[in-house]
Amino acid sequence: MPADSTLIVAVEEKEESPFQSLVERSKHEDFIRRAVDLLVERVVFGRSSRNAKVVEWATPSEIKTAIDLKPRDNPVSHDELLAIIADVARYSVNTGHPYFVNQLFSSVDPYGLIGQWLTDALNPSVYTYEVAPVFTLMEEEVLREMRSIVGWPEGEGDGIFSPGGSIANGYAISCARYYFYPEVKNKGVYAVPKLVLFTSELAHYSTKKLTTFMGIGGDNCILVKTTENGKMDVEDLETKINEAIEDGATPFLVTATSGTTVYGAFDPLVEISALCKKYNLWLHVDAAWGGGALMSRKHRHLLAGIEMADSVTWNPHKLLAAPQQCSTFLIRHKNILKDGHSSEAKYLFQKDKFYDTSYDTGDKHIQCGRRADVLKFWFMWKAKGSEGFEKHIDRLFDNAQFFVDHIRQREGFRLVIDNPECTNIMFWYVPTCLRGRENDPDYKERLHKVAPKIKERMIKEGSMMVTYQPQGNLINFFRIVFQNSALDHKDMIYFANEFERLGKDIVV
Ligand code: ABU
Repeated sequence: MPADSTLIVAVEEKEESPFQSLVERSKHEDFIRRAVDLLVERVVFGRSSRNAKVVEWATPSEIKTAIDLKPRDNPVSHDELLAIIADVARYSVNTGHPYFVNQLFSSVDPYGLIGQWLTDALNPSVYTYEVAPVFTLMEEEVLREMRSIVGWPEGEGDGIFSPGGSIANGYAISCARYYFYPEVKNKGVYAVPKLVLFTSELAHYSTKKLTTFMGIGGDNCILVKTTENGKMDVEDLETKINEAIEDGATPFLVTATSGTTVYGAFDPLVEISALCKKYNLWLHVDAAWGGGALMSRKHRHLLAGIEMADSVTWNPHKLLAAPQQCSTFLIRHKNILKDGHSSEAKYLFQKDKFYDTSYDTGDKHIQCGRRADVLKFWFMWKAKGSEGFEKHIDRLFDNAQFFVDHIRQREGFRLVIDNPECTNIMFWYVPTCLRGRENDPDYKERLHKVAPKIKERMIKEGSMMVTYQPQGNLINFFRIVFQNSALDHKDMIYFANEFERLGKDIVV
């Protein structure tokens, strides 16, 4: 059957409609049902089997040949569209696969997925109560609960769903600056002193990027040294604050990290918050990655002191496994988001509406149109309860500890940090040709070449997906990320075996 080539895409038949011939419910319904069946069979379940490949590697020219990427003048048939869906899935990375452990997100949560599909079926934009009544209230409840889990007193604060952790970290800079210098809103950077902020050298790059974006200047994002295990060095922080003051700059913000991107380190929040108090600085905690640990009574100690923060980034799409994208920015001060960002567009935020317009929450965002990212997370929360999230987190940490203990005593593996704090583990895999050669002058240079070679093999075989990187003075090492609680100890052994299989005979 050919696809509908009309301008109107509708799923409901209207008896008297002059467009009746254009509006063919049965045709659309048939297409949607077949497409959903295909997604369920091939994408959701077929690809998450351990026997499936994580990735079907193809070069750009192979993908261009396999999928007609060019938009065309003529429509294609429904059958062709279904074939296209299958091809898009085939050449996309299977992030729901248990052996996709490459990034700080993975897996397919069934409730999160249905929440995401429901969001797309409803197609809301969350700026006013009149357009998104349920989601406005849902956001309020979820964000209130998250603030309470952070440890702020009931009734305090505010929050938003943000398009990613980077933007949430940018909101922290904007809110902190507005808090100290409200004149910045209208007069801009010209009306405020030369501001500087601090974050660790292992913090996510977004803080520096957003410092640049906001006109403060990337050089004014001062990077604080880290200790051996990747935590912010509090002594160096104080030294750098004093140096900045002596240079005539005005410190206003420290962004600490709970769960750094590569090391998974948790900065010492209690000590950092004491310095923030001493120097009257805003404390933001980027807990995009590690925030999920707050759901676990066993592991929330890692974020001790977070309740002293002025604001927090926490991404449920990371450790809590909500579908992409689900990021939040939480703030302890009630009106800063609204006062600092509102622009009172009269066509959207009319003050004389018939209902309580304090529910028109869109003006505290820098976005206008905005997806209801809350729904999938809320739906997961309903399905599992907080206790389900706690079990999920405990399982991740248990798997991570098992993996660390396993590779610590296994030939060929060397941990970068002996006792990683989060569920991302860094290690070198040393092939046979380099064992016992640690004192050779070219050892590091040769070991640096191992990770890219193993990565090439694993991607071409599609047997797992694990990322690698250099960091500071450290040569290329692997970072494996456990964020999928469907994994168990047998999978941990699979990963170690797979590194050995792919890497043992590599010659560099
Ligand atoms: N905030 C993005 C993290 C990217 C990653 O390492 O997976």
